[in-house]
Amino acid sequence: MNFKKIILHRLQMRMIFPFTTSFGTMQDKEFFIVEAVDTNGNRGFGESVSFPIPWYTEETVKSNKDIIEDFLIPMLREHPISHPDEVFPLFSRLRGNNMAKSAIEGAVWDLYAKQQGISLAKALGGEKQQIDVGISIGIQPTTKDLLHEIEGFLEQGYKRIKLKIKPGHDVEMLREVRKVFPDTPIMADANSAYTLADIEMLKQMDDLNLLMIEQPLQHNDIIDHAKLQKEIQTPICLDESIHSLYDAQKAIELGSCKIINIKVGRVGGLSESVRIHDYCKEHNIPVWCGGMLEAGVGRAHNVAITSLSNFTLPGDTAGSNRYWEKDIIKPEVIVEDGIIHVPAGPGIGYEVDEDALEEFRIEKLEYEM
Ligand code: OSB
Ligand code: MG
Repeated sequence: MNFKKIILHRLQMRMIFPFTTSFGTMQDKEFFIVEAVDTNGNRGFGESVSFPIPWYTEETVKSNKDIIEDFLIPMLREHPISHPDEVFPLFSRLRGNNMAKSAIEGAVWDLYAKQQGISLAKALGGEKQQIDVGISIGIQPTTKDLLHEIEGFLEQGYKRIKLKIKPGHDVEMLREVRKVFPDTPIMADANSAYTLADIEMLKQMDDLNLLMIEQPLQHNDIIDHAKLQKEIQTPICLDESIHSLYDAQKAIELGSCKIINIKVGRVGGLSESVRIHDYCKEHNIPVWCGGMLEAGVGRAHNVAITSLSNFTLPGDTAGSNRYWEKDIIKPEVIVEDGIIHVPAGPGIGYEVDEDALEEFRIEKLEYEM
């Protein structure tokens, strides 16, 4: 693959609503769009999904910039590659920084698919032409607000509802929701807000017929989750604890979860996501695609990876209008009846909207290759 230059577009976008999880509230989103340009003028795009504050993983927007500039771009410059699958092993000489690695690798994958004239979904081995999607609802000020939100998203057709929980906003709140929506597919995501000391409360969740509980315990744990899974019927889904195929293998071996949430950025890119997907498929562990409040480019990557066959549960990839007044891609990601059609055009299959890119850009860094 030939690279002429790599461009980092630093963007600032304000979400329509603040989004609250057990670790904090976010409304202003700052991130990088990575653009990889080849000598024929083809352009591939990736998105960094880290936040300005390291409260989901240790990475930040700033740390992503330093790692990309100081290490990842020089590595790509010095070591020619012929396929995007070679990016992950190249970068694996550096520890961690999966979101920085993934932002570059995503741009390389998009560029490669465009050079081949095929969709990114096809390049990754995706088979589905449409994907089922759910919605993730942040912690609301009151249960009344929450019920109102749920109703609105069900009317829009979303196929499952994920509710963020934290101590004080958990089993009682979920009981209230169940009373009003007895049959709706509902799950809860704790973002690591509990410990095994909360086991009695967590056991009570078994009465609520939840699809799963996502990451109830510590962010890097698989031991306590295995203990918890033995005590409860509700499937545990791991998010934060899974950074690699290795983590997925160990979690499955230990019985720490029955479902895995794959976030491309968290595991270091699309190649590793495909490997985790394949391993889970062989071991009868269903997966779904998580979200990081992405703008259009990251959203498009999520649509592409979700087209693989073992993404059997609805993911968190909502339509662009869930978070953005105006997204940076054309057309925007559209959800109808809880479905997104996987684009068939080359690469991510959505055009980057140049005007929007410029409108939201606060810095542009160019690197000759
Ligand atoms: O745990 O899945 C999570 C948002 C930010 C950080 C972590 C998570 C989330 C979400 C929202 O649940 C998913 C989305 O709509 O992008
Ligand atoms: Mg989660």
